[in-house]
Amino acid sequence: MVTGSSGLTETRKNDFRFTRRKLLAGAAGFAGGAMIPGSGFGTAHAADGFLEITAGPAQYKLYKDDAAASDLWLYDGGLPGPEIRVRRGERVKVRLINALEEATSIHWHGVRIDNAMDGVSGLTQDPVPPGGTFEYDFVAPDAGTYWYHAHNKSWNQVGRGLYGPLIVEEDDPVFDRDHDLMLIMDDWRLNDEGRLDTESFGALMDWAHAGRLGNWLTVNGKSSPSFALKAGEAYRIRLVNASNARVLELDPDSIGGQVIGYDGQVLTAAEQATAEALVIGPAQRVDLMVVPEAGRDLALVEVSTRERFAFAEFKVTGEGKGKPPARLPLANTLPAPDLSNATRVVLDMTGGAMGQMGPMRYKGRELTQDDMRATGQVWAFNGIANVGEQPLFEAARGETVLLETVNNTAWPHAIHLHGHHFRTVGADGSLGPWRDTFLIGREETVKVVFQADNPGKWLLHCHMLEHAAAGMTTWIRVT
Ligand SMILES: [Cu+2]
Repeated sequence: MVTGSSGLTETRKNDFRFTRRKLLAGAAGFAGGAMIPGSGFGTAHAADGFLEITAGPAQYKLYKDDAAASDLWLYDGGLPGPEIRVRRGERVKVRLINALEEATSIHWHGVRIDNAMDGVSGLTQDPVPPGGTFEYDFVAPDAGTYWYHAHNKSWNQVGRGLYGPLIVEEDDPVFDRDHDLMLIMDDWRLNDEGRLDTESFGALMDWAHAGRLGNWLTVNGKSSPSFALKAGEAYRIRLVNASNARVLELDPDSIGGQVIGYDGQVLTAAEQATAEALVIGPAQRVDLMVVPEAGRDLALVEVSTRERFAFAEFKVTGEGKGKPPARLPLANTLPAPDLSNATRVVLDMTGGAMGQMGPMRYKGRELTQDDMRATGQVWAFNGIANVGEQPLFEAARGETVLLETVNNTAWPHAIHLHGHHFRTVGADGSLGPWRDTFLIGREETVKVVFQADNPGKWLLHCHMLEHAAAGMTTWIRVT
């Protein structure tokens, strides 16, 4: 399985614990009525066909309606940003307008995209300065569940709300819009007033430990939303984890259903939604198919801590009895790796609190303890902290790469490769489902294999955004 060994679960149980304050924990009431997912593509199209999305500061209530508003940074003032929904093979054309006081860019997570459109500030484009614009124009080659988010100082910009949904529909969708729910989950650190704790952004304590963990969960920017479902009808529920660092563990019994896709890629056969399948790391997605039964409401319940935390509910009405559709959406055809003819690359992860530090280089010189404190660089890939002049490796176009990641740290991580999907490789050589982000437990080794078919410079990094900023970022080149 993708999430690997019991070691990962063990690690999370010991090291990840919600520290929700009483104030927050006391507010269990569900707010709001049924929501219609998505705000719709096409609300702000310019005459030239570009959807204009403005990144800017906004006041937004993350907690209850009578709580104080938070200082967020949002796309078009919404949380999440506008839903972008296209058919497979269509162009996505977005003009980013930067109304922030710092530079930014947009990354289209999981899309096998033209490298120049990947949106990585400092690698594939210059960051867009305050007042500037950038035009993203690319083809979405594969159907599935994706999301977009800021990719400059992501630990800060994504952490303040700069993300939104990107849905690429199949040629022949199985679920209509009323039965297709996009749910972006996020973990926030709120202060005693229920307001986003902005003072602690960038805290070295978070960077060197588990990343920035919060104490409150939202779904599509709402606290405890309620969704109306009809008994007996089949729904596709697209779950996205937009947390900076929280690995979400959902209780399978509270939501039920079957997994029909991971990280945007529909499976060829549905699988039971087990506890292991519902461990969702930062940036990962799980697509569920749920057929509610009459008289049994459903919920998203987070269970990685000792307390069960219900953070969304699904009110089931009607008496209908039903069954899943006869077929699943058609899976994408991705460039298949040739495992028998793969180039092996080892990625040795070190650093962080309570782990092996070992020698680490940053910007060409060895880091001392004082340097680490001064620069915040505390993690390394193969002894190098953060993006350097040289790629981790180069691959010729079409070459199969077997990436063997060894986690010599005391923490789990969520490793994301841009521009490609890969498959995990089991101990027996069997291939797991397609993914673009894999979880790795402490002292665990995970092998993934992919065909490097997309030319360009591609980031490879931990999607725990504080870890990425603190050194767990490198890049590869496909020539
Ligand atoms: Cu990490």
